Amino acid sequence: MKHSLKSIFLGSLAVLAFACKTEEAAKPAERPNIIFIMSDDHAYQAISAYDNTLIETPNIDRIAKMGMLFTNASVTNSICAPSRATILTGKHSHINGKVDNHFPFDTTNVTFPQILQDAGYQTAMFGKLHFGNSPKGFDQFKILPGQGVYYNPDFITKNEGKIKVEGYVTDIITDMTLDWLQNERKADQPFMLMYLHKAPHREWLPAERHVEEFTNRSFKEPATLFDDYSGRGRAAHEAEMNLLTDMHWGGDSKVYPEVMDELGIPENSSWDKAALTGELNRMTESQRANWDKAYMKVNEDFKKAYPTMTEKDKMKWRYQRYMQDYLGTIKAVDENVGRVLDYLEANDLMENTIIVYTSDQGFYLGEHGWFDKRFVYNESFKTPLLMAWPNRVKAGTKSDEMVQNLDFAQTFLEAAGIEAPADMQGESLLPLLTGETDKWTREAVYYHYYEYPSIHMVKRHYAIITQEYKMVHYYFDSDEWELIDRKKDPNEMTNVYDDPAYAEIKAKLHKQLDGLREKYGDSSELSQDYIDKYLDNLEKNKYSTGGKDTGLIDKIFEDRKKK
Ligand code: SGN
Ligand code: CA
Repeated sequence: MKHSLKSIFLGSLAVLAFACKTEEAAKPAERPNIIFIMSDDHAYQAISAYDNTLIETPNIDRIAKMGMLFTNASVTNSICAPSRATILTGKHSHINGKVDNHFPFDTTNVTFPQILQDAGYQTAMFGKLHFGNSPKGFDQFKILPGQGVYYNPDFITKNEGKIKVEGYVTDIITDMTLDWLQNERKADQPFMLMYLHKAPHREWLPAERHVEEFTNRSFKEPATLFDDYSGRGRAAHEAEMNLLTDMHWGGDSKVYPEVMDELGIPENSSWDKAALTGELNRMTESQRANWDKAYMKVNEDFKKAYPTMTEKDKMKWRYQRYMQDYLGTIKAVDENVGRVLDYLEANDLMENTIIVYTSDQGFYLGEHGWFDKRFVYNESFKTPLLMAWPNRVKAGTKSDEMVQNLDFAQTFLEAAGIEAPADMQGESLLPLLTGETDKWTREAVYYHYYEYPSIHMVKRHYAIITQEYKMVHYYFDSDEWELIDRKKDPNEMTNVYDDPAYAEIKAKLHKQLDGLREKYGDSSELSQDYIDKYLDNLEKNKYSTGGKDTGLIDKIFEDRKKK
């Protein structure tokens, strides 16, 4: 299949080349370049093109100004490596096999970079992949091992083995990207470049130049910071993502271990303090001195305030600390995106380059009292998406259509003039990008999250989402349905599944959901296979789930033994 496609493609290239002999302007090089910029856990609430309450991101916003802002982009499974696998394969998790962060990506999958490379694109990847193996289909790559670290990170490289680079991760990934554009890019080939930030992933360590500024800022609280989950079922109650009860005092809030000891604050997990010291120990002396200057003050102030703080005060304090660090890391992402855009402009590469800015999923910035992702609720189901292509996309446009990370592969292949493999499951975004909106017919999207029991303890669930409703089934150690009226209840506080007023809507959504599961090839049997594989692996490797000792995990394994 791949080869016949390739020959069709090369055939048409030859025709094109022949035709071009007489017409100077049309060159095969006119296939667009692609720069896919993705950050890790970047919430749309923290991009000023969407909302400038928290931070200004003038450089990321430039992409929307030049092109299109998608206000309803989402992921099919809100977690890191599965999202990346869906992007690369154009297939849902249950088909490409990468359903959670645990097992390595199955490299027998065909990915869009492999297809582009076969068709004559020069390909490169810099930054975070998180697959447990190296990417296929790339002429060059330098990737972080696993999650990577913020200061003086290691990289796995295609040509130099493992290297350690001094500096700040976001700057380094950008330096590598610019170096490749400047010194390795071949002028006679179109390129596809994946520029993938680690930031703003936990534990949110800002760059040296931003530490002072951000530890002194304060931010507006979200309306649902003190959510008690009363309108929803067990899943929201049992999740471990609450700022007050589930964050690390050390790793996340940057309270120094000796201060935790002095105040008698216990570790929130076995790696609470280590999560901080691991990063601090990698710093050079001068990086550490700069860090301490700002964070000693944070610790001193906290030491004074802590004895009289109520639980509510602590929540408020944790929210501010969280936002200072999280948004501090985004400041560096924005500056560095600006460096890349400037380079493209200065080197006449802007016009025929598709520029994408997105995240592997959204993130909670205190909404529902949470951090992290995983749930199909808006903040983590949706993801930022800004796309420019000056030659083809009208500047300053907006789309509210329900596009997904599932759609990238087919979009890029179509833009490159290549027919996508028939088993890809997304849809090309080109009609939306080029104003042919009547060609876009999608009314509902499908979602499925798997990683449970695991850190943050978000239950397995699948869902159908339309512009108006969201209907979710939590399964495995629960069997609960949730129906959210997205228009009437934008903060998603109330489950109306059992409200008789929604009986008809519910029936219609069930039918649609069955249809989606059939269309995409998902089923309860398949889910059961993934559960068995996951639990076998946990047991065999005596692997800690990272979940808290609440009895829930023991019960899951006891119930399993009984069966
Ligand atoms: C780590 C984080 C979690 C996070 C997962 C997955 N804990 O385990 O908070 O949900 O990564 O993130 S940490 O204390 O080790 O930072 S993902 O982006 O890779 O999916
Ligand atoms: Ca992520």
